[in-house]
Amino acid sequence: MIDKSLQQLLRQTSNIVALTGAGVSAESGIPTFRDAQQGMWANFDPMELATLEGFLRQPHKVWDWYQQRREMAAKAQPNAAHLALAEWQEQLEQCLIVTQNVDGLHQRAGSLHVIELHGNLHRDRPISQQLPAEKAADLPRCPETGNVLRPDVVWFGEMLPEGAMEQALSAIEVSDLVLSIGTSAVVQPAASIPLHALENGVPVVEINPETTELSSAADWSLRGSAADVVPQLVA
Ligand code: BJW
Repeated sequence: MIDKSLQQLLRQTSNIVALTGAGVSAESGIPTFRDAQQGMWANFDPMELATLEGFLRQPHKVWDWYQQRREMAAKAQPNAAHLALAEWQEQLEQCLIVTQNVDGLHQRAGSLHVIELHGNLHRDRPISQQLPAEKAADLPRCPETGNVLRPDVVWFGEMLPEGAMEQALSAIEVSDLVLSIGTSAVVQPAASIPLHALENGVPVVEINPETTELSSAADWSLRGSAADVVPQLVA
């Protein structure tokens, strides 16, 4: 699966950026979003659960869903892919993980350099809008301002955390190799990260059991699961 030219490149590489998506946590038991049967968007409506408008309409429903996901993520364990990436951070001069995942599993695997493009499921932040009293009843509130809290994740139509994309793109420009692991590469602006690498002459390796929007452009497409393939790259 790992051909001679990729093996040679890996030996010479000291600066890597790894973009990760839901597929990296699939083998930790956390469902992806777009799997046709098991994916979260096959069973839940993203416009209801992953937009600010949906939250303002049905805050209890959204909170219930995030509470269940928090519990699932807290019980999940980092898998061989998370662990291998953490090991790479120790071995290489530079190895930045840019994740779309909100589950915190990269950090629990020991990775120190992680940019969370879509926030973190385990944190809250206050909303600036006022909710009518009947809608706001029993919702968690900010102890300082009294405002209703929401999960600190990035919903559709929202901006990413300040500086996150800029940091990721700058790191790409000085990297030797970019990995795109376990992402369908359809959600912007994250999906533009490997394309930025290609535009800057940085080779891109995709790791995914399925073909994605990125596959035809990537220099290598390794068809397999993250927990199987990523440790082979690090070895
Ligand atoms: C395995 C595996 C194994 C399985 N091993 N692999 C039209 C064109 C372009 C852009 C837009 C557009 N219309 C709207 C937009 C913007 C929108 C967007 O991109 N929409 C697209 C869907 C079209 N983007 C946004 O709104 C973003 N903000 C933004 O653009 O701000 C600027 C702006 C503001 C206002 C107006 C206009 C512009 C924000 C995006 C936020 C995404 N949020 C979510 C939810 C986060 C919170 C939460 O988790 O609850 O983020 S949605 C969801 O998708 C989640 C993920 O991080 C994200 C990406 O998904 P990912 O990780 O790729 O998962 P999947 O399921 O798609 O793929 C899994 C892959 O794993 C598959 O390929 C499998 O094969 C593979 N796999 N097992 C390895 N074992």
